[in-house]
Amino acid sequence: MEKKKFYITTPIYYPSAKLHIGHTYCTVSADAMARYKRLQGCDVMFLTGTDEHGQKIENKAKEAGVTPKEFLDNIVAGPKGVLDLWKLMNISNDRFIRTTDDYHCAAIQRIFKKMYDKGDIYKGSYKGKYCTPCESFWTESQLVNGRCPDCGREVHDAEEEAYFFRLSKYADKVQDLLENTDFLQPRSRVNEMVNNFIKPGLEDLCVSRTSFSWGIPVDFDPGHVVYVWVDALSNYITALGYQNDRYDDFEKYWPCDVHFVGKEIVRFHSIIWPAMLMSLELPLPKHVYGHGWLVIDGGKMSKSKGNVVDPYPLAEMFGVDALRFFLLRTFPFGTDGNFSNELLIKTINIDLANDLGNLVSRTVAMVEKYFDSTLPAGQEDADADADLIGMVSGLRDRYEDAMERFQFQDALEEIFKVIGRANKYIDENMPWALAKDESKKARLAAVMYNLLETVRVCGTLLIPFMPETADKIFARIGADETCRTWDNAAVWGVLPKEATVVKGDALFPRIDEEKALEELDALREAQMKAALPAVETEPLTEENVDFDTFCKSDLRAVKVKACEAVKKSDKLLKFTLDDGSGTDRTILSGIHHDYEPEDLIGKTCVAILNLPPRKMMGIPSCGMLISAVHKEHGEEKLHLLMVDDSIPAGAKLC
Ligand code: ME8
Repeated sequence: MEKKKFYITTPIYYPSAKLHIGHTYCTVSADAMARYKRLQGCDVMFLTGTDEHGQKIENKAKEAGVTPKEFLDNIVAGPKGVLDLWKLMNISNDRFIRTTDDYHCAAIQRIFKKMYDKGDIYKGSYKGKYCTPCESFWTESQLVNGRCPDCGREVHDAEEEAYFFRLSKYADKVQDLLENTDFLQPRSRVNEMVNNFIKPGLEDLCVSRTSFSWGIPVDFDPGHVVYVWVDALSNYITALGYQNDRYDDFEKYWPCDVHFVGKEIVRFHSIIWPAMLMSLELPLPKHVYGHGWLVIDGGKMSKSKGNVVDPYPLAEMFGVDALRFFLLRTFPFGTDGNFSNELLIKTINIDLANDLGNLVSRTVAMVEKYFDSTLPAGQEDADADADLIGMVSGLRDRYEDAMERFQFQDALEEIFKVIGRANKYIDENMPWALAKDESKKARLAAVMYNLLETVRVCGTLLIPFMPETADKIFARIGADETCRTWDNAAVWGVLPKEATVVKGDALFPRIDEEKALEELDALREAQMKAALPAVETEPLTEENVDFDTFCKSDLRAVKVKACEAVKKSDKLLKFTLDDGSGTDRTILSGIHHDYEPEDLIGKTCVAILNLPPRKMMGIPSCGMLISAVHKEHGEEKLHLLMVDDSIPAGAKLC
């Protein structure tokens, strides 16, 4: 019989932010799903990769002083890069796509042309708010306080020639797809998409850029590059060979069974992607699942907060399987989850060391001790065994029900209920007491057999989550390949009655929470220090100034009324200040390298006012604005001292 096909994808990682535990969560969940489907006997295609175009990458490479391709090659294939992390995390992807791969780029040009020829892509002009230093267009709603959301600078109206995709044409069809099918999951995401994006009116989407060059060129109109999301979303079909001959399994695997995506990119996958596929006249994916985020103290992980969680030390300290397990056991897949090291350690100690680890080690140790490792025939006791056997026999179906809904936490909960029941079964049947009575040896053998069978079934269903641990478990209980199949996970009594066990080390040694937390804190501090730029400050002055002399300095809060660059000077800014006296004061300050004049208007600063006036570039400067100064990588940086705006102009500082 032909195997059932299953095609699953992760979002392709955009290498402008450091790869962290959130990305790991997303990829591990898709891996668990792929392994589950393989366990069921499906022919699985599991795709992941990297999304490598766009202005941010171009800028990052420039900052690093390398070409974009060099920058990307290091992140993807360099030490502790994307490929290394997925290998470490035991990710079983069948294919890995980089959107800079030649076959993908050529396919994107054909896809773009196909939609253009159909009339779904047309040339127009893009109007928006433009930030010159960032070379980025923004819409009114993306601005933060009317300024560029990336750098905080002023933006201005601008217009450029661009191609547009007729997203509006597909609005009704997409709305119908979202509202009347189970395409988008969890269901709670449907309302958000329909109410926030479709109902207010879907505008056509700008799908080309001319302001930067790191993208796939529109081959019939040089100067334009394809919008990064059109390029990125299409990876799901180009990686199967759509519009290219590098691969030839598009017919076999498309449509996709499920795209796993983070909640912030659900919009691209549930509105733009189906509309693109409709335009290309291709079948639609069966499901898009929008999972939640891992957050820290309720907030997003961010470099500036210094709370980005690196998966490497966690995997090294606690083991890859423990980390994989924690991610899927602890958080419901559809909602946000609060990550903490404490929770990670507690989960490992309770579920893995205590419940699962103890069940396996006690059972194996007792079979070894009481039967010299090989069980004799046992004597069943229907009353005492029915509950455990019943629970284990129905486990696979309950697990399957949860897995089909992508509810990993529920699937694991079912397994751990059975593990808990088995530990209780040990206490109820007290093997140590049975062992003391020679006439009860056959009963003891049956109790042990029931425990080994329970471990076998749980081990089989844990394969998708902890593949290495499952192998270890099978080795301990003497389960060969035939005992670990999906079919046999629903059958009781598969292990040979004369099973032979092999003792080994604890599967999950108990973690000393306090010590582990200290180590993780120390590591985080070291990482943060290493990430800081090399900063130098001036040595402290040895010479004292007498108090009375110091008190003569008239330090005041001043408000910036106007500020402009001084002509022919690349450093000087001319400030018009309110110093509380009622007369404007002019001060010149050499801080133009660090500040744009328009950013300083309205700020409250600190100035020393009773210095003799000094002419600079022919303009008298009456006082001095106070700045803090340090060197970064040998370059001087100035920080204009600003104080609370509620402090009135002219307030004396003492
Ligand atoms: O979005 N918790 O790439 P990306 C959970 N290139 N998931 C998180 C997370 C967190 N804290 N932070 C990020 C992109 N993710 C695009 C995808 S697909 C055609 C293009 C998830 O590197 C995020 O939600 O910014 C997304 O699903 C994935 O990591 C990659 O994010």
